[in-house]
Parts: sequence; C-alpha cells; structure tokens
Amino acid sequence: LKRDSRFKEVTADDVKFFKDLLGSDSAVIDGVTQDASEDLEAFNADWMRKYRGQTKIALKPESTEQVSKIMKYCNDNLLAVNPQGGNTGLVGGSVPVFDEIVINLSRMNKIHTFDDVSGVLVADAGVILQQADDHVGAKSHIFPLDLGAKGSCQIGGNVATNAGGLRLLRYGSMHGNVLGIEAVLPDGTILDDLSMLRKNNTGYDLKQLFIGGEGTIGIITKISILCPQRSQAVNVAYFGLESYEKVQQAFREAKKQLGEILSAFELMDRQSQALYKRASGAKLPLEAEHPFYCLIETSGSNTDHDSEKLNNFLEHVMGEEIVTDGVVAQDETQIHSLWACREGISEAGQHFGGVYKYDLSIPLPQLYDLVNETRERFQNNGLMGDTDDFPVLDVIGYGHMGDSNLHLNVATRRYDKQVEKALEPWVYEWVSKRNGSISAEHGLGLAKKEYIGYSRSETMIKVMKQVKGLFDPVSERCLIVAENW
Ligand code: FAD
Ligand code: 2HG
Ligand code: ZN
Repeated sequence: LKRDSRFKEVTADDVKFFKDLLGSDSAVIDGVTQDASEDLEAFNADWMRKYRGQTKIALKPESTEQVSKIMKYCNDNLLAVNPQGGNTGLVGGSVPVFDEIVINLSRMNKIHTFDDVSGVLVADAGVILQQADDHVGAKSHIFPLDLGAKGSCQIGGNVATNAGGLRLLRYGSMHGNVLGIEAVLPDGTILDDLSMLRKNNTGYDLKQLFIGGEGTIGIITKISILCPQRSQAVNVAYFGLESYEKVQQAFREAKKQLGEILSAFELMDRQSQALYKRASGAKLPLEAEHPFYCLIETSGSNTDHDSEKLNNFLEHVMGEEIVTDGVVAQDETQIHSLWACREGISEAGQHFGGVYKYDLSIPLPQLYDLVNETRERFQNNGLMGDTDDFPVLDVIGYGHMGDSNLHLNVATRRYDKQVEKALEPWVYEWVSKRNGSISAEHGLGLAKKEYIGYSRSETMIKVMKQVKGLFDPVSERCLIVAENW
C-alpha cells in the first residue's frame, strides 16, 4: 500500500485550528506539536492488534457542529480522516492505514429521548451499545442488536457496519430497525434525516446508504432506532450433536416447534468450544465432547408456555436422536454462562497469538464444508500442528446458523504470511462459487476491500463508486477513509 500524496500531512497550524475548535486538551490527542505517542496507540491499533495506523492526531468532538467544522476544514485542506467508534471492528476499518486524522465519537454519548409507547430511541452515535440497551431496558424494552463487543462498541459504529449479531434472526437487521440518522458529509454539510417515522415513502431512503457504509460517505452523529418490547421470559438451551446433518435437522425442528419465540440459533463446533475452554479456563456445560453444539434462545411473554415449548422441543429432538445431550439454563447466571460459551469464542480465536477471521454467508447445506476443507488444507500443507514450530493452532467454525452466517477462524500462534497465502483468495473463491458473501456482517474495511469482486458484480461496484463520488467529489478515492473501497 502506498500513501496517496494528494493528502496533506497535518501541520502545527492544523493542530492549532483543532485545539481552538474543540477546546479542552483531552479532545485533541496531539502527536504533531507534542509527544503523545502513548495515547495515540489506542487510536492507531485495532482490537485484533492486526491493523495499525500512524496517525499523529485524534480528535474527539462533542457535537455535530464540531464534527461539521472538522470535516469542512479537512475537506478544504485535503486532510484524510478516519471515523472511529468503539474500535471493535474486525476488518481493519476503524483505524487509519497511514496518517489519517482519527475522528473518534466517544464524547458524543448522550441519549436524547426514549418513548416507551412507540419504542423509539434517539441517541448520539457514540453511545456504547450496552448503555443504550440498559437505558431502554429500564423501560422494559431491548435494543434490537446484541453482540459480544457490546461493552465497547458504539451504536453509531453498529449502524455504520450494519452489525448483525446474535438476535438478527428475531429482530432483523439495522436496515429495518434504524428509523433515521443525522450525518455529516465530507464537505461538512449536516444531513438531518433523524426521522422517527416507521413509514415514509417520499423519495429515496438515503439513510440506507450510511447503514453498512462503513464511514465512506459521511460520519453518523445521531441515530433514531425502533426498540422492541423486552421479553419477560427468556430461556436458553445448549446441546451437543453428532453431525452437521443433525444440526440442520435441529434447526428445522426449532423453527417448526418454537416458531415465534425463537430468538437465536447459534452453532459452535467441537474445536471452537475446546479453544474457548482452553483460553478462558471455563468449564463447558456438557461433560462429554460432541462434534457440534448449538445454543438456542427463546424470548416470549409467558414463562410457563415458553418453558413447556422448549422442553417439548428438547424431548422431541433427543427422542428422535437428532440431539445427543443438552441442558436448559435454570436461572440468569446459567443463561450468562451458556451464552459465554458462544460469545467468548471470538476472543479465544486470537488468545494464543493471532487469528485469521472470515465472516461468510454460505447456503446452509454447504456451510460447514468450508471448515472441513480448510482444516484438511492445513493438515496437508504442514502449517498446523501441536508445537510452536507450526503457526496454525486450530481451525474453528461457529456462527449465526439462523442467518446462514459462518465464522471461520484460523487460530494461530503468530501472524504469518504463509498462512494468509494458504487462505486468500482460496476462501473467497470457495464462497463465490457457492454464491455466498465474503462479508456477511463485519463489512469490507481494509481487510476485504480488494476482494469485493467475489461478491459484487462489476456493474454494482461501478455504481457504488458513483455514489461515493456524489457524496465525496473531492477525490475519487475516499477522503473519509483514505484507503477506501
Ligand atoms: P469501529 O470498530 O470503531 O468502526 C467500525 C467501522 O465503522 C469503521 O469503518 C469506522 O470507520 C466506521 N464508523 C464507526 N463509527 C462511525 C460513525 N459514527 N459514523 C461513520 N462511520 C463510523 N459484528 C457483527 O456484525 N456481529 C457480531 O456478532 C459481532 N460480534 C463481535 C464480537 C466481538 C468480541 C468483537 C470484538 C467484534 C464483534 N463484531 C460483530 C464486529 C462489529 O462490527 C463491531 O463490534 C461493531 O459493530 C463496530 O462498532 P464500533 O463502534 O466498535 O466501530
Ligand atoms: C461473533 O459472532 C462475531 O462472535 C465475531 O461476529 C466473529 O470473531 C469472529 O470471527
Ligand atoms: Zn457474528
């Protein structure tokens, strides 16, 4: 990668402009006119410690007007910027590639309104997901998205990545739940589309371009989102199965028998659970090992009715020998520990050094074939083994079975180009041949932008570039994320 020389480097004058605008020192982390190397590390390095930028300045605006003035100044002066939320993204989009200015939304963290009749929440983009969920939870509602990074990721980042998460099966994607956004365009224009309406068929639905747009056409500053009623009865079951064929049968049965109360159906293979156990030291819920595990959650309004349904389902699938063994959580603590076995995998993947992550949409019947084939590939190429001589520790498969979304993680002892070469573009070709998507829910970021052609046609990519040009005419390349898609 080569830095685009058209983008200017930040000078002392620029720093002065930002300090005058943002006021307090902690709003401008400055490595240009003073040494701020330590503070800047948090803005430059991503969650996986895989992508690292070299920004010398990070800005933490407090208001939409400040974001607007920053963007206008950067646009006029050809300074590249990179929006940043909670920095939990998994595709290298949340950190700079070169010396782009980081615009971090963490100080824009106010919740504006929540109406418990309509369920509409209006909040700043920098509100942490967990805080948003706690806020609406106090009024018996639920934020329509939940994911393992909820303690750090921001709702603006969730919208920018169109994050999927653990309950998409039930509540649908951000494209359906977000009612409005306020965003700042590359030239500083404030686009006020902070609608609270469920229905509004008056022309193009522009906010949809920002949802999943990964900050390439503007910075989201506020969102309005529809939050459903929180279910009074939540039940979780975790069970073991002997084959992927049986996993599919169990999913079919769960839809048939649990219908409207099914809120999650997650898949974990034996290797993913073993790695989670090894990394966290936690005890797994079932004594014996099984080739596959599933986690089912139901959410409904009647405890007795829901428990009966779930127990009947389990009795049925065990009677039919679809499921080998299973447990149902008896209280809140057990619900948390069952969910931890699923949510903790992502972190376990990188616990022993590094990880190569692939987030893929694959037609269900073939979804697990890729994990088997990847494992075989590493068994045959001499890169995977039990000692430190081998870079690859294990290949694990898990994910949102209910959404046909596989997470393939290759857990390594260290990042190694040979491992990457064995995986890319092979994984993308494999997925493309089966008409899947090379990014189901994490986005393109820097990691996958080169590979977009495996999931989108030339015509679509051309139109995307035209859209980008419309919002950001200054450069065909992205001013917002200097290394754009
Ligand atoms: P960041 O990581 O800071 O940014 C992500 C991208 O959005 C970047 O391109 C950034 O430039 C852009 N961006 C951020 N904020 C804004 C804004 N206000 N305006 C415009 N652009 C912006 N993802 C899923 O989909 N499902 C999961 O189940 C899931 N689980 C995860 C579990 C763990 C443990 C971790 C670490 C990550 C997980 N993710 C998951 C990845 C997911 O994309 C993020 O966690 C989350 O949506 C990103 O939010 P963030 O605030 O951290 O954004
Ligand atoms: C999950 O579902 C996340 O746990 C992360 O999307 C997946 O780390 C991954 O590969
Ligand atoms: Zn996921």
